[in-house]
Amino acid sequence: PTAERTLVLVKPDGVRRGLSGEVLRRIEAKGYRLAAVQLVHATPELLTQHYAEHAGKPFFGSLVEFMLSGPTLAVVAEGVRVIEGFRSLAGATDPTTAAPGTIRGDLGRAWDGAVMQNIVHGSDSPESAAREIGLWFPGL
Ligand code: DAT
Ligand code: MG
Repeated sequence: PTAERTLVLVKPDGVRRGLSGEVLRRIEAKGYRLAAVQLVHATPELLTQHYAEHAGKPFFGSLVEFMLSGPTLAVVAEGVRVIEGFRSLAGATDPTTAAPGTIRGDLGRAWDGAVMQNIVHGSDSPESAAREIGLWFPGL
């Protein structure tokens, strides 16, 4: 089995709350390798591309606004089945009901209800991972 790569983001809520280290700790404790880490203040252009699949949905504007509210820690994690593996570490999208033991379930909850502030992003497929790594780490 060959190692694959995924894009993980510690979103602005996670960075603001001081959870970057905790997310990196969980990735490393699971046995994945950190291939790249960079603090990025996203632009509207980057986010429009990153979240292209959600363009036109009712929450799109508030999602982009939230992602512009502060720096994001962009991470490339590497390992066998890391795409699925990190999605499992992250837990379900809604942090209120994400399973305890997961990043979102242990550390997240509803704050204002406008958009889900769920601490992390993880790519959902090999195609998404390749596309998203190219957006956040051009030239990697
Ligand atoms: P995930 O981040 O679990 O892959 P997604 O790709 O469906 O979830 O959505 C991207 C982000 O958009 C998600 O992390 C939080 C926000 N979001 C998704 N569905 C939402 C909804 N119904 N209302 C508000 N925000 C939502
Ligand atoms: Mg998604």
